[in-house]
Amino acid sequence: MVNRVNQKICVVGLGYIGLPTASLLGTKGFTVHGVDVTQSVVDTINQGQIHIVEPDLDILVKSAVGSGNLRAGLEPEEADVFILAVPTPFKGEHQPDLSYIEDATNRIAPYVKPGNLVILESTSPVGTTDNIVAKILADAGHKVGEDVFVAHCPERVLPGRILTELVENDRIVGGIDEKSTAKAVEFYLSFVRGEVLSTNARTAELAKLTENAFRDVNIAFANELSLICDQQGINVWEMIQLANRHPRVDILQPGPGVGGHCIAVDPWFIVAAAPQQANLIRMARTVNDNKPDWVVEKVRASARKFKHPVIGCLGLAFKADVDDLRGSPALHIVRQIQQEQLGELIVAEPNISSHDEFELQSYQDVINNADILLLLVDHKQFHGLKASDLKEVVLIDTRGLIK
Ligand code: SAJ
Repeated sequence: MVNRVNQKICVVGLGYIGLPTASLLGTKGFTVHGVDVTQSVVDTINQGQIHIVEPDLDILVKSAVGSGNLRAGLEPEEADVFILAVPTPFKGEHQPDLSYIEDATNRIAPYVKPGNLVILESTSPVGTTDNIVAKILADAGHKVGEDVFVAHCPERVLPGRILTELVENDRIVGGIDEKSTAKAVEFYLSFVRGEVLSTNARTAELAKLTENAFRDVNIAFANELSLICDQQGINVWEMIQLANRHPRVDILQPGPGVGGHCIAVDPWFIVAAAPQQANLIRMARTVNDNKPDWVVEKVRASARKFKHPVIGCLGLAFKADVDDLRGSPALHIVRQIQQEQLGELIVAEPNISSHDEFELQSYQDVINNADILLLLVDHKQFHGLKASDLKEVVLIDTRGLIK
């Protein structure tokens, strides 16, 4: 069994995955050294504070730092287990950008010692664990597979539920060889309550990409239905609710598009690797990527009915109850409205205090002053809105929230 008290963990990348993981491990008795390239992130964490919004993360970080079990720094340190939790965006024509993984591996290489386990948690194209992480470590002189162990264990936590899902979710662990798999399984069993399932690195990599592609394809189906229903004059949300009463039908919700740094990105890694085969997956990406422009067209059509419309936008985040604007369709839509000068723009985003491009107002002010009210994110603050109270405005509800 892993003895937490004597184990030191070095977590590279203190973002939405790395910081919750590092602080969770810190409160479970491990000694954790967190690494980030941004000085302000390191300073914030060392003060026991957080730089991202995630329920209860503030309490966990405060407790882990307060107990002395979590410290952050700019440089890695020697440890028993290294966890890489850095971004894997795409570049150019939807090609995976693995530079963060390469950089993180190069940075830990001088600190890795015989007996260490290196885990890649970043969502990665098939082959990354073997051909990038294990290879860089081997090239640095480590006896990978002999006394340095390497595995992929993709993160699968849902922003907004990260702390619960870190512990409760089943985990997939795929090592570059059986010894690596076994070492990584033992490590996750020491703090995960879900099942820890073992496989090889390549299968683990594709399983993670598949999870997000599954969701993307299913959201694309819902988004396509929203276009069909609009053309047919049918309420898509009511129709889906009814169809979902079939015991084997479970359609997801249409929205303004798919955002974030996972579902809108990861399916491209499958397309990039298997362009001939991945047709449905590519098409789903296209359907979801086109949805924001369809919403903008709705706003254009409504704006034409006014001389100088005030367009009120509710929400900028990529989904409900987070502060994360990365890849947000809501942000894309609001920017487009501004660029085309479709009207006077007023914006509310209750999860952030300020924004570089838009002066934020309270959502009550936005609702009270808008001619056209565009609901983009189903934040909890907007749940009480009723159509009967919004009779004076033209309502464009991209989430089907307002009844
Ligand atoms: N969305 C819809 N309709 C829906 C569900 C979601 O339009 O019915 C939109 C959301 O508004 C958002 C986007 O899709 O813009 C993605 O949101 P999400 O809540 O489905 O997922 P993420 O990106 O926050 O997290 C996903 C999760 N993956 C799966 O559920 C398969 C999470 O478990 C992963 O850990 C995460 O990606 C990741 O890091 O890969």
